[in-house]
Amino acid sequence: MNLEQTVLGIRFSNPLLTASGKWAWTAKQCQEIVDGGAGGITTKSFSTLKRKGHPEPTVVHTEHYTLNAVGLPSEGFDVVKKDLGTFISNRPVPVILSIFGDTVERFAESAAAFAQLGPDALELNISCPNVSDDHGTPFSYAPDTAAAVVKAVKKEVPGITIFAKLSPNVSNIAKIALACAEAGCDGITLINTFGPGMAIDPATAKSILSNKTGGISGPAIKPLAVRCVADVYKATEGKLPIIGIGGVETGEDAIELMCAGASLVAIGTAILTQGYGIFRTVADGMAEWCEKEGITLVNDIVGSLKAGK
Ligand code: RRO
Repeated sequence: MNLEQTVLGIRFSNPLLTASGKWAWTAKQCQEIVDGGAGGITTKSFSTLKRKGHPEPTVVHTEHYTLNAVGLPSEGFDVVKKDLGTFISNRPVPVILSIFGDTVERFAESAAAFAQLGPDALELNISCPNVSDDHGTPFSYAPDTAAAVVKAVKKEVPGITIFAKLSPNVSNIAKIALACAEAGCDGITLINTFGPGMAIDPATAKSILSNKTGGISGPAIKPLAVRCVADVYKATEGKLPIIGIGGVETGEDAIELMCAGASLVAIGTAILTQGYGIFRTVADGMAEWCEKEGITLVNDIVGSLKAGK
């Protein structure tokens, strides 16, 4: 079964991408991701701003959830260009470059810099839950601040496709997505990690993460992701492509996000436990499910959620 999917003119051999996170930092990792069967790559979030990130431990992993507070380490544009520039020029799969900034102006500056590498799209990470001490409240927590970033980036690099990555930590995610759409966003990525949450080691009575709190990901947040995707798909009347993210480990998990309205699905936390081969496992599961259901075009699943009880 052919899982090909075309979104905003970008052709993916299957709808599965990496979610921005602890992978796709280097060209070597990107090649391993391709070898694992991913249809596309979203890179780690980069910026022209240089940051150290939080000290270890930065990840707590359990059977049900994962907590992370990596803290947006970034070595600036030149280092990323040196390593990833050639991979992006010769990319075997579409590459969405994730960027961040501590201010609206820095987002525009980072967009201008990283767009030079020629990715298929930029993803604006306006929703990291782990850097509020330095950057303040994430831009995606309110419609006006989210829209301000989108507008500034569109003005700076009008020709490039942009996705805005939103947080589930809001009362009305559809309102934020609509504000981004109105500001000129081409697509929406849903969802960044939930929380922040905290894990304590009872033996020491101390928080395990050096940052004390971190974003929650993994299977525990899948229902939250499905609901957020369904809300945004409905509010935008399916006009804005959505990259769905949240706890995907199987083909049926990916199909569920597509039923809610995702055109593409990204995988993050499951890479930690299953390695890059997770992409082939999930793609095979999707193909098997589609064949069983008599579905020949994967795009036919997108937004197929039925109204009713
Ligand atoms: O680096 C991080 O700690 C991080 C980021 Br940028 C993000 O967007 N989401 C997250 O859970 N962690």
